[in-house]
Amino acid sequence: MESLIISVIGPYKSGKSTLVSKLQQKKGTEEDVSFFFFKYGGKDITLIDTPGDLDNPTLIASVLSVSDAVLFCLPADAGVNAQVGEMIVLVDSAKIKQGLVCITKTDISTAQDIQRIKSSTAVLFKGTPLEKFDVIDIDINSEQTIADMRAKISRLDYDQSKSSRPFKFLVDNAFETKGMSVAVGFLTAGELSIHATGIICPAPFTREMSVNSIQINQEEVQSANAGSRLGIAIKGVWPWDLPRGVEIRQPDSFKDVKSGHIEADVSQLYKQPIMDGSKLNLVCNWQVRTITLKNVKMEGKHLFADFESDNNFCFDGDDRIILLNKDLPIRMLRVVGRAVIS
Ligand SMILES: Nc1nc2c(ncn2[C@@H]2O[C@H](COP(=O)(O)OP(=O)(O)O)[C@@H](O)[C@H]2O)c(=O)[nH]1
Ligand SMILES: [Mg+2]
Repeated sequence: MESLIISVIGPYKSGKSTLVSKLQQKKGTEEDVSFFFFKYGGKDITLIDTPGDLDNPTLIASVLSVSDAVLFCLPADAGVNAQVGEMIVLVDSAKIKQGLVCITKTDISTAQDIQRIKSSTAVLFKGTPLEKFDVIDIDINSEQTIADMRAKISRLDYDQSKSSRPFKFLVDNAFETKGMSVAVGFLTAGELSIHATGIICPAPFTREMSVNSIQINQEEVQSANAGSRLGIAIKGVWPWDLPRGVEIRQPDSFKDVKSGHIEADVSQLYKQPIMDGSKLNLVCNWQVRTITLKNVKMEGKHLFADFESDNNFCFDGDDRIILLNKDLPIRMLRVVGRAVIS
């Protein structure tokens, strides 16, 4: 089965949760991220509904860094604002290659409003992957619109090459049952079978583990493929050893570092000085760290620096790493850009 992880993003009150609830026939929630599931056209789809507040760009960056595609909700009854601009830069920095732009609230907007939001965002999409996304007018009360949306979502590409890579499982929560811990999260690469052995990472969480059982939607399965949302039962580990951000990876397939060399393509729109001693936020999957830079060198908009992180993080060559400066006021753009670590 091909499994896609799709994040639903957009400004505050843009109709994300409303759209998700129609696609999935379940009510969305207000806090944190929530996960919804449906099957269509031979694909398993997980939608990640995101909170709309302005406080925390690191959460949206995390969600994007684990996603295969994005639904970008833009309400036709409102204009473009700083939050929309920031999300465009985030989608670009997270290297999201495919998705749909959903023009929402068309029932309470005029044809002129709809045209206005399309043309003002088209300018901002130029040079980003969003430029190639289908733009769809969402009439939330039309069954036809929802059916078309499901069909379009199921036609998004599944990257076959992901399943042949070393496995990587991103824990986002854990609980205890029958004396075992169940880690819940996404398998974003590889295949995972029961009895497989892996490494819980990064330090200080590091330890070997083996997979006791695997569940997908409460059903026991023998193995799972990349893109699935799973629960993995593990013996001898407590739930508090598996907080969000911990990962379970194939041995010898990753790095676990606290310092190193970083390079980044800094967004043209990011105007703050970057120098020795600058502190930035590094996001890789659910891992969020604060790094301090030294030996900074800028060549145009390309950053070279050494860094020291507040805590270890793990990654491999396929992970999408995003740099932010989360404490800036939003009008200043808090996204620095995408990064590569060596
Ligand atoms: N008229 C109309 N209202 C909508 C539509 N989508 C969402 N809303 C309303 O807009 C508000 C915000 O929607 P919500 O889905 O919670 O937005 P979110 O913050 O992006 O998740 C709610 O009161 C919804 O009922 C729509 O297509 N048409
Ligand atoms: Mg919502």
